[in-house]
Parts: sequence; structure tokens; C-alpha cells
Amino acid sequence: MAVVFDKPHALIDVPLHYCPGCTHGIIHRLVAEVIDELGIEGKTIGIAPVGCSVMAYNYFNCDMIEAAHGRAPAVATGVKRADPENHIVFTYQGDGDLASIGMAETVHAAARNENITVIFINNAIYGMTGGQMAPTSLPGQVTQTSPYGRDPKHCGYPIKVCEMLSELEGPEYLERVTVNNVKNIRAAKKAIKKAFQNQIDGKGFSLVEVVSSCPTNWGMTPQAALKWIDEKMLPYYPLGVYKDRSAEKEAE
Ligand SMILES: Cc1ncc(C[n+]2csc(CCOP(=O)(O)OP(=O)(O)O)c2C)c(N)n1
Repeated sequence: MAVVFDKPHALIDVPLHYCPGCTHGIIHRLVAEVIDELGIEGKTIGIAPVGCSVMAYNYFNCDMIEAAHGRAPAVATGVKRADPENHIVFTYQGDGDLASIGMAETVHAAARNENITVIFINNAIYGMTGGQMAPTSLPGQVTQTSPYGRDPKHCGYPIKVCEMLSELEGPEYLERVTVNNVKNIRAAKKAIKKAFQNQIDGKGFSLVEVVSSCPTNWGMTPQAALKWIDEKMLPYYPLGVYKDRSAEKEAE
């Protein structure tokens, strides 16, 4: 019988612990499909964050290292530089991890154009710890620590990571995608594949921001959360390529 559906080899066949409607699972799958398609499982090392995806090390079939909160790009730098020819290194980080406690590591790895791949999950909230405000929570967004809605007057404004990093000369490739429908999932996979291919080609720092859902902490059904991405998240976090140095050079 023809196989019409299979699990990627790079994803271990165990149940994921994520909440119903959480998009971490979709993004794990896309990363695993890319690892399979590029034939790099044996040389890939993933760096897990602190956050809901802390147990990514239980799900990917490649070697994994657990970093302290926010420090994944620093760990990835060490692993990559130790054996650049034989290691493909990716980090997988939430917005609290990457854009709050780990912001310095993110910015400096990008500025150095470290030859690593960063998968950045922006769900606009601290999921694992129960829904506190994140650096990416939207103005007006109700969270456990902004029960009347995020007020930029005393909480500041959300950080747009791709836009901010695009001002640096260092990074090779920055793209924002989402996974709230089939078309967007396909585009997200293309971006993730490019971010790994760039590393194989020695091009440098590639970050894919995936606008994601957290129905549990947003207090919504899974369907409503996917709609909320279209209606609220994407106007604030527009999809697109924010930097592609190789493409820019070709166009010159
Ligand atoms: C040094 C340190 N500070 C704070 C924490 C508590 N903590 C655990 S996960 C987390 C936030 C995770 O949010 P995010 O990175 O957005 O990932 P998500 O859980 O939403 O996927 C925090 C603050 C910690 N574990 N270690």
C-alpha cells in the first residue's frame, strides 16, 4: 500500500506534551521534515530553551543540549565553532527566552553573524510559567501580569525582533512566518529550510520567527487562537523577509 503520511525520522515517535491547539508541535514537525530532507540528522545538534519547549530534547532524534534560560545562542556558538565543518546547530526558543532574558545573546550572535540557525517561537506570552506578559505581548493584551491589558505607558512597547535585528549589518537572513493555516505552514517550512541551508552553505546567522498560538494562556479555543493570529498578531508583526543578504548582493 502506498504511504500517504509518515512521521519524519528526525522526530521521535512519542506523544508531545503540548496543550491542544499549541503550534509548537507543528513547528517541531517542520524542523524535523527539513532535517530529513537535507539529510543532516547525524550532524545536527539542537539547543533547547527554557519554556514550554524545554523538552524539545525528548522530541528531536538528533543530539540535543539544554541551555540555561536565554543562553541558547551562546551555547550554539560554542558548539558550532568547536567543529564548524561537521556540526549543524539550531536553537529553538520562545519569546521570553529569546527576546527577554536572552536578548543580549540573540543580538550579539546576530551581530557576529554566527553560522547558526535560530527558530524563534513568538506566542506573545510566557507560556510555561502560566501566561505572564512577554516582551512581545501586544498593547492592550490581557495577561496574568497585565490584567487590564498591556499599557505601553508603564510596560513599554512590544519588541519586533526581526525589524530590530535587520538594522544590524551582521545577520544573513531574517524572516517572519506563521503556521495558522496550510498555506502559511508551507511558507514557514520553506523559510526554515532556507535557514538551515544557509548554515550548510556557510552564509551565517539565520533566524525564522514563527508567530504562534497559545490558546491556554490566551484563554481561547484553538480555532479562536488561530483567528487571533490573523486579526491581532499579524497587523503588529507583519510576515515577510526582513533581511536576505545573499539575495541583496545578487540584486546589486
Ligand atoms: C533564569 C530563569 N529565570 C526565569 C525562569 C522562569 N521561566 C521559565 S520558562 C519562562 C518563560 C518562557 O516563556 P517563552 O520563552 O515565551 O516560552 P513559552 O513557554 O511561551 O513557549 C520563565 C520566565 C527560569 N526558568 N530561569
